[in-house]
Amino acid sequence: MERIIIDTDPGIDDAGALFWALASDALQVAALTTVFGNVDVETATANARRIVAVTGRTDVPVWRGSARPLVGRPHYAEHIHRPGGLGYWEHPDPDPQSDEESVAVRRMIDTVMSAPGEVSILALAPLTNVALAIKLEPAFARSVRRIIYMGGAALTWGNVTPVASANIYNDPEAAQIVIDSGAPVTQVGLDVSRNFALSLDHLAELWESPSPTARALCEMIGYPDRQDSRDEMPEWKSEGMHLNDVPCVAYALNPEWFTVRRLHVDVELHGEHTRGQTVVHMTDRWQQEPNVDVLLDIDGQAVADALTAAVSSVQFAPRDNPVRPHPLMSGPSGHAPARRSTRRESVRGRTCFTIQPVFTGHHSGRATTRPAARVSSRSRTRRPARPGQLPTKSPLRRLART
Ligand SMILES: [Ca+2]
Repeated sequence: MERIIIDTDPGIDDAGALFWALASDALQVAALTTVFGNVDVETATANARRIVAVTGRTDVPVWRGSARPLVGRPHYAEHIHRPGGLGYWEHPDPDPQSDEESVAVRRMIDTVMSAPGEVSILALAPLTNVALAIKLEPAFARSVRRIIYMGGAALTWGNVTPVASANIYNDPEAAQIVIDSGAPVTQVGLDVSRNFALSLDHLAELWESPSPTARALCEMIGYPDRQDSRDEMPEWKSEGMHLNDVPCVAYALNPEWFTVRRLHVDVELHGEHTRGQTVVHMTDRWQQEPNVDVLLDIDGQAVADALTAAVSSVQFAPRDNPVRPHPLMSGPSGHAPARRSTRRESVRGRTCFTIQPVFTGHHSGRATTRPAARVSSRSRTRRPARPGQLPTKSPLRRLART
């Protein structure tokens, strides 16, 4: 079992990756470290707490990290992930008073140095925390088992500029530090993320699953209630859900699903139009030493199937689990609910169902008056408008802005 720290800025696609990693028996998640990116670091940290809570993994610590890049200012992606960072998903922060000072970098160093060669970093966000760890602890790069980062583009275009991907663009200097560090580094860039999405069939399977994480992932993108809206994330609604961070977890678990080449990579730091671009030497013509394992292709169907199965497998914390579930999901004794119930009500003139946990026996009791989620009557019965699986390399998917 590989021991990992996941550096993250949740983020809807982070949520998909984290649900999978936290559910996997092959990964031992030592901690989540947070960083600015899709949203500010405080919001990202609260979202990480929400994610471990709904997954029943509050045993995994969440450590807050960097609020800004090494140079420049953050560029958030609230137009994609909405201001709260996790789309339309409604779930309370399980511990809003717990915000501590930024300790992620120090604890990332301590965790890696306590077991040299054993702890890996999965970086699903700007690489600021990882770069700081490398700079603060000279032995960090040779002590970390490997670093797998989501970001960059070798043979495809960018998603925040014509050539740059969001995670690299948000802190190019940090990315260059990580690549130059000498640590074993893998780039999981848009070359593979762009060719992976959950189809409408996968979304329907998740929606019908009793798993709280499967339901949460659907609610984040407004599936199926807002499936017809073209106001936000239109490509997700027509093609299925693009989750750029998920291939990082997929690669950690199943590298055989990917085409990998060891190549030389640099990060453009100065270009007026090209800052944040990963410059990948596809040939050895310039005789630069290869420094990164670059993923170039993906079995998107296999990844989508595995993600769907993993996220659907997450159930409420078992009764013998010493970890206390989130209060919304637990009864007076901290036990998981036997099932969820729905209550019909009218919200702003619209008929909705409130989903609430139900407890049985001596654990019976109303956990909270706050609803876990509201689902419209239409969405509870409606099937996807366009069932059917898109081929992995659909031209539509290739054209999608992800
Ligand atoms: Ca992310």
